[in-house]
Amino acid sequence: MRTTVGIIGAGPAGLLLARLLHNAGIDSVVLETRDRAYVEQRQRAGILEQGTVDVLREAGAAARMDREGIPHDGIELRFDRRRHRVDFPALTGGRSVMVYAQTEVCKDLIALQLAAGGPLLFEAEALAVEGAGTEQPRVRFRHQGREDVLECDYVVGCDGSWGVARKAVPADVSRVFERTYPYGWLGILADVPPSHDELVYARHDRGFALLSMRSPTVTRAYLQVPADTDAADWGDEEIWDELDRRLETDDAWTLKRGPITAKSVTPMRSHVHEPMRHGRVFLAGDAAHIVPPTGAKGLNLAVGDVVTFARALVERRDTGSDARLEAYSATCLRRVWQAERFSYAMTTMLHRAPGATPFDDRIQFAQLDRITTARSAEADLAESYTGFPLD
Ligand code: RFL
Ligand code: PHB
Repeated sequence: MRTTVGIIGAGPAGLLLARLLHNAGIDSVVLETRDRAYVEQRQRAGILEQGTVDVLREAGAAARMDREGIPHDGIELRFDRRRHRVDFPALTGGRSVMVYAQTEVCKDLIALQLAAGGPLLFEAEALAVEGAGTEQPRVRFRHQGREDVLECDYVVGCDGSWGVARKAVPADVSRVFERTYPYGWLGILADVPPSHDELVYARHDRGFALLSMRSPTVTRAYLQVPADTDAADWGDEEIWDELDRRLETDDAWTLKRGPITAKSVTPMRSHVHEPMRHGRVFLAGDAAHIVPPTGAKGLNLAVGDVVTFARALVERRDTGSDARLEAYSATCLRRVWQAERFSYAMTTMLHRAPGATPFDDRIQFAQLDRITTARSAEADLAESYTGFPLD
């Protein structure tokens, strides 16, 4: 098999890249190790930055998002039983975000890709990427019990944090930057309308809580828990009681409870692999970087990477210049480290680490006090949350 761009992974990064290339008249093949149902149901992100929304619209992949997505003009910070709303458009000159689940973004992109007849192979596991330093890199893969080779001009590893593409970057040029947090998130989905019309991020002495949503009838919520927690150890009423405690306010706000339909625990870590390119092999999305979910940046960074790659490849085709492809890693890493900084700051401001001292608590309150009283600090949060324009 032969193609211009071999894409490993049909998460948001790989699927959107295939769409952007198709729109530009460049052929690609997507290899995905899982089946279609698994990819379409994996519960993950919920917030699309302004730039991501714009890219999906330009790519012709936003029809359902524009009907069913819920635009949000702010978030609420909760601490010390107080509530503070961060007004995004007022602080950023009109930027906002959209609540539209990653599962739905993936469903929409898969449907478009298959309708366009674009090769998207499910249950096709990439085994290795070879010849990264040559003009013709190859992906060895297994599909329907048979091994095959995909010959490419470029390979883009969109294969997530456990993928194989990263191994194509030799160890002696790779650097990994990492931090593991001493807690995780217990996430739930529940058949009950959201208890607030925007997302609520709460700092509490018992730990962080986040109230989010998937639709006008489905609540998504998270609780900070020890990293080694088994979700099955938490009973449904216990989860609602804990959310109630951590989200409590001095006013008449109440938490709506309903049947919990899914529960899982996610570990929290920050991880960056540098560089994001070796020869003709490029890394995009979680394959190159992980952020803790507190800043809602993971999916949006994945979108940024593939937009940068697609624009660089179109420039190469149209002008013959490799300059943007060669700058790919540096261009993406600048954005990645801004997202790492923001996600780290949000995480450490809102979570209570085991062994946190009264000094640590006071620093958290001072940070929250600053954001809720100094417009410059609040604008910095709003700009980072809604995302910086893509270059
Ligand atoms: P994905 O989505 O992990 O997709 C990688 C795909 O590659 C496949 N794969 C392979 N295919 C072929 N051969 C191989 N050898 C392969 N190895 C792997 C996998 O099966 C998979 O289909 O990576 P991608 O595309 O880079 O997308 C990244 C996002 O999924 C991720 O960053 C976000 O979900 C992170 N995230 C959030 N991001 C946001 O922007 N906003 C949020 O609100 C948000 N909330 C979250 C999140 C992640 C969470 N978890 C579970 C980690 C909330 C949670 C709880
Ligand atoms: C979600 O709805 O899944 C979500 C929202 C905001 C975050 C993380 C996750 O920061």
